[in-house]
Amino acid sequence: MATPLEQWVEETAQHTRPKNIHWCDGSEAEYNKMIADMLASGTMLELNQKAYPNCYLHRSDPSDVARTEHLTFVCTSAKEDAGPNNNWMTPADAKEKVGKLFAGAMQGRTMYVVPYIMGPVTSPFSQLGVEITDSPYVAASMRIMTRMGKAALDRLGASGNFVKGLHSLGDLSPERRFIIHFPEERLIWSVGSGYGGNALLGKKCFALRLGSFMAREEGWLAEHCLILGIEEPSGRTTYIAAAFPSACGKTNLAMLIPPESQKGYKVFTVGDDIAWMHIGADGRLWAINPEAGFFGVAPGTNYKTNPNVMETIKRNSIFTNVALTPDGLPWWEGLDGDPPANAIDWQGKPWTPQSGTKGAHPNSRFTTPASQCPSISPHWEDPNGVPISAILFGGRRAKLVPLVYQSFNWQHGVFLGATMASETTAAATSAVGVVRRDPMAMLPFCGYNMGDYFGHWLAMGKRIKQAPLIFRTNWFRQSQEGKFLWPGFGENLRVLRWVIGRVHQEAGAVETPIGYVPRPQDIDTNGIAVSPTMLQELLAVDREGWIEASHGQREFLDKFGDRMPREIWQENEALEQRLKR
Ligand code: SAT
Ligand code: MN
Repeated sequence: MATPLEQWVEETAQHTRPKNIHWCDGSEAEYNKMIADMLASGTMLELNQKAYPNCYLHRSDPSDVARTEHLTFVCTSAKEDAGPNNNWMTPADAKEKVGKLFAGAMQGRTMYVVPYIMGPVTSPFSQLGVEITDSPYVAASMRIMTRMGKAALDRLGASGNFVKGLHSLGDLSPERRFIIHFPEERLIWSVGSGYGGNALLGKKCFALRLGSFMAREEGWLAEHCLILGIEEPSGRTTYIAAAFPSACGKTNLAMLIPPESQKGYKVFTVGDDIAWMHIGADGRLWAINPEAGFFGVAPGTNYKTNPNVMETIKRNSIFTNVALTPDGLPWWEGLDGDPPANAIDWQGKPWTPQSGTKGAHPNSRFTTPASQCPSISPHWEDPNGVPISAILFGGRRAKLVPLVYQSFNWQHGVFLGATMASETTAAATSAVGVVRRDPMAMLPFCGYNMGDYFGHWLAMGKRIKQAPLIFRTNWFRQSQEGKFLWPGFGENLRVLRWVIGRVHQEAGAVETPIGYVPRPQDIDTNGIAVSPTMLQELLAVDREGWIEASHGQREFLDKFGDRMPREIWQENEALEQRLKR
């Protein structure tokens, strides 16, 4: 008798007609063979093997360099269940429309069957997935980003309990590109794109969109959060989960190195993008990182902004859409040192600093094993995860939002997450730098109606004993003159120290209409160029601006009609009252 997996592979092969089928075992030999094949076909280029052993460069189609949110759908039976935050078709329409695109799509190509585990191999919170793909780049990347191959097949056995993901490059035309989720069937279909978030189906499609849907049914949380631990000089370690939109510095924060002035502190990385959080036996909230690698933004990454990741990506890594120097080194804007006098740009064209174009695509990425990260936490593969004491919601906001503030309680914290907004980045194909609402940094990733999602957060809060404290952060506030007020990067530890102080009831704050804001003396600015006036600006609560914001928030909440929990409306009203007082 064929297992459910074997049956599905067979059906899929009938429909997509691959030249041959390869079942991935996850071995090094298999990886090396895939790389060799891609080098031979030109899908991968070898980087300088002395400086970057086992590292390769991949160039994606120039029309296929970021997530395409307008082509991403959540196909629940009822439209309201997908909510205004998702594009929607009926599952039947989607199958009809997109099914056609898969017909014969793998002709002449190898079909890779990629079994994988999201989460540590033995964790009770981990989940199984299988991705069928005709892209060797995807199969190889999945080996870095997940626990892929034999371990997954062993855990799966003959069970049908896995998320199915079908992926084909198709013809890479944006006209025939769709990223479709069928949460009720635990099924993902992706065609026409080879880009990370669209094609590595374990990541955003499974771990967040389907994950959030499953989490609501099963009573846990799947969030767009990094996870880090901070060890203080006393030896006490506190774990924090932090949600920021794509390309807002999650990877850098997760790997923060305490600056000279913050001696005795240590930061441990558990994850840089996604957190699955369950209520543990002790009633606290415990988080695992479902991923095994980092898919980080290259531009701006250097030994100043993120030394740990610079060390991580030196071997066994795949670079996508970065520039290539004559010495075979990867290069991107913002890398240490001077730009190379000449290079090959991300599209494979000759480039010089005078070209007037970017050498690397602004959303160029590295795919690299988490285990290589110097700051990786000794608990990063702990089956139970790590206990979370604080949750941060952060955005990129030039104005209005203070450097950091704390919610009054869980419900108010959910409201702070729900009303978060951020300036857009190059991680999605749309205008960059526009302020858009991005609740909990989950707008592109919530696999169901966000009104219900906030309701789920509220319900979770009632079940967690010792709920994490919730904060908003904003490293990006600017002065009237348009200058960043806060140095960011390693110095963000000073803000995290206040957060930890609040967790352990050791740090002070002042109660304001928007929440508890640190007093100037509560943030250590010793040794950084943040003057008292700048700190004041960073922590200022602009009543007029917030009154305006609360009106904008009303408009946003209204979009969700009666799916928006009453409590969130009440919080907005309470905020307006406090501001007018
Ligand atoms: O969506 S990706 O996983 O490609 C990266 C991101 O936008 O967070
Ligand atoms: Mn992300």
